[in-house]
Amino acid sequence: MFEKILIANRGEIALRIQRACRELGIRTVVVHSEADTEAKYVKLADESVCIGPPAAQASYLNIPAIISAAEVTDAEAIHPGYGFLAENADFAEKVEGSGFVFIGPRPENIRLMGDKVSAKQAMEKAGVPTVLGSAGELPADPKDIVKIARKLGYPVLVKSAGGGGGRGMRIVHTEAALLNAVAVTRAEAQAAFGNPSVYLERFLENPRHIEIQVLADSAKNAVHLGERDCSIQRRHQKVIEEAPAPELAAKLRDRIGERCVEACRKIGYRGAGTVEFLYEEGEFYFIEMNTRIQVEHPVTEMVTGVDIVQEQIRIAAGEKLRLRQKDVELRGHAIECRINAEDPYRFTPSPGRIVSYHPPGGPGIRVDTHIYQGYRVPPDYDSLIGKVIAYGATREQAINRMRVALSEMVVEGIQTNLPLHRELVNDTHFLRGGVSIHYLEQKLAQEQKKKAR
Ligand code: MV4
Repeated sequence: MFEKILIANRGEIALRIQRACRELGIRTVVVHSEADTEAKYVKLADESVCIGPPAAQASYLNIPAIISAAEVTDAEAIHPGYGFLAENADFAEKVEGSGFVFIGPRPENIRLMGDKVSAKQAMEKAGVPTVLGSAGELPADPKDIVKIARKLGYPVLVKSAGGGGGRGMRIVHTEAALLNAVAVTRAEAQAAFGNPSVYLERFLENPRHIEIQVLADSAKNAVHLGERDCSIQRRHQKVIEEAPAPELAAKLRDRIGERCVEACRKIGYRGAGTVEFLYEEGEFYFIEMNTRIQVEHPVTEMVTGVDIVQEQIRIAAGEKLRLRQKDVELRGHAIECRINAEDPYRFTPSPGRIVSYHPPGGPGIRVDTHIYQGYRVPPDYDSLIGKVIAYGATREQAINRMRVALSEMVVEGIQTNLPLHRELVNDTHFLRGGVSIHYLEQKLAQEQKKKAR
């Protein structure tokens, strides 16, 4: 087992990884920019190294600075967290090439899943159901493109191989608009991802977003930890996530989970991973695989009792999975509200000093956050400042606990989206469960219309 791990991230996930390390008796090195010198996880670290100015490009994305920090502190492994370099195969390669263990999948698997066309082809070959679409990237000949779209039927989605998470995607409703949409998406993809490859998919009108958590060790043992429903989102930013997915039949969960596990074995996947699906009328359709720990991992931890970050560390240290699929038991229900430093209805960032802060508590309440009274939320990074997770024996109990927790929580000095969460936990459609990925945006649009009257 490692003696010292460098955490190449910031904010709530840096603190989360630090807690996982310290519980295992592993010392932590934290890298930080000049904007994060006063951060909690920097104070709690055994060693901290300032690696640059606030701008992410010069600090948290600065590969040489991070690797040098590992060298001077004699760290044995690097945990990338999520975002920043977490799914950067070149970074993983450089880490391993410099003699450190990258706590994550092998570079070739990061690359395989980072290209959404090769990811889909690999999962299809491994027996995972995918969205009906072009066999691979679109050919150059316009006549062939038109033929492929005709077979799918409109509307179709043009997606970028180098995209993901909603970037580089365009919906096409008619054949007349197709070729121009493909050309524009290619140009945008080339500019944004340095890769002009695009592919087509039949557009699913009203799906839910359900993702499966998997764990695989270097000896090809793999298990799944059930699913998360992440459909409550706005412009591809998740707002509320929950586990298990409301109304999902156990046999459907077991079947899709087993397919994901089988696929991980076949591709030789290692580490924690999330297989993303669209779910519509009882059918799962693979869209992407994330090769990182995700923001919403706590809801899975609460219903399975598995510490996913510690499993990542054990797997990276070469340990075999102790968990067998038969040991994985889902109990109760967990819901997570992402707390952002932003205007609750305009969603514009609201950095600044937290003048007063009171976290919620009580049975089944977990708060994953690095903020404290007097902490200054920097303007340089994304607005997530923490997550409130509520666990209950039932979904109803989890929601009731979340409602009370949100009513207790105080964050003053900056704006947050707490008001939006307080509204959502009383929303009839949310309470019923199983809303589609469009629900929140439709709700917000209706509220805007009412205000405009
Ligand atoms: C889709 C889709 C409908 N049909 N693919 C958005 C980001 C990336 N995960 C893939 N996404 C979608 N792919 C087909 N064939 C709708 C979305 C989508 C979406 C997916 C999951 C969660 C939120 C979303 C918001 C808008 C669109």
